[in-house]
Amino acid sequence: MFEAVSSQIKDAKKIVFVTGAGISQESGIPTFRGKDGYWRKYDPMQLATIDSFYQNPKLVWEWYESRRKNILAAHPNNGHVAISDLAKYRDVVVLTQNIDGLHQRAGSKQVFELHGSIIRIKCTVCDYKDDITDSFAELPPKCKCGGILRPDVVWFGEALPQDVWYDAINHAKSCDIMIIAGTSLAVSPANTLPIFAKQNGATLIEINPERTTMSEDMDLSLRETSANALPHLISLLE
Ligand code: BV8
Ligand code: ZN
Repeated sequence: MFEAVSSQIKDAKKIVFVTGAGISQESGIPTFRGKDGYWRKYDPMQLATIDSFYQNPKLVWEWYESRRKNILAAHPNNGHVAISDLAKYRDVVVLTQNIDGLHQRAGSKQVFELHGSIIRIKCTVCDYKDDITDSFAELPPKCKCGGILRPDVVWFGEALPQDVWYDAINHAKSCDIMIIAGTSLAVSPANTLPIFAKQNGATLIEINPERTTMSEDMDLSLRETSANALPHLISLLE
């Protein structure tokens, strides 16, 4: 299966991963659009937009609090760990759409959180930002300045953090291999990263039990789960 790209794999110096909710699925965290997806129960536009936050901050906070509890109780899986281990042998950068922090908990150092982090909050008024460690006495939580605090995540219609996005594009443009794992590539602009990589001659490898909109652009598309495929793929790169 890997013969097609084995020489590129052997010679690769810089490997960039683009990951999505699927890579955390085997840690027990539901994906967005899958059959067990979060968004089966909730309407994504109801809960992940700035307008709905201002209309009903308590409801949005309750959703994030329940997700955060689930995430803090979860553990990185073999897919996250394989990516972290690979960094011992190659230059590895992780561009993740996930807000769960599992790549960092698996030991990955170069992680760019394109859509923010569920374990970080920021004030809607002043520039206060902090990590969250425990749950709040009341929802929505308030800042010392009186403003409402919000999860430090990127909602639909909001721009990605400029510096993170700028770095992500530069890493996508300068890698030998891009491994796209656990993402439907449904959300922009994160879904343009494989195009930047391809334009700069990178080998594209997709790991996803299902096809995606970019499957035919991939040099190799593995119809497997990430916790199975990544340790195997990484063993070829070590
Ligand atoms: C922007 C953070 C511009 C919060 C998220 C129409 C209306 C409104 C907006 C738009 C529109 N058309 C386009 C847009 C733009 C919009 C967008 O792309 N919408 C889509 C839905 C059409 N994008 C934006 O709004 C972005 N901002 O464009 O700003 C701008 C510019 C300047 C100034 C102002 C504005 C912001 C997008 C970020 C939204 N935030 N999350 C939170 O998490 O609560 S998006 C959310 O979806 C998550 O981050 C998630 O990661 C992301 C993508 O989903 P996936 O990760 O791919 O997850 P999904 O469930 O879809 O797929 C899982 C995959 O895994 C599947 O393929 C499955 O087969 C696979 N899988 C399952 N199990 C496994 C597995 N793979 C491997 N192993 C397994 N075991
Ligand atoms: Zn404040």
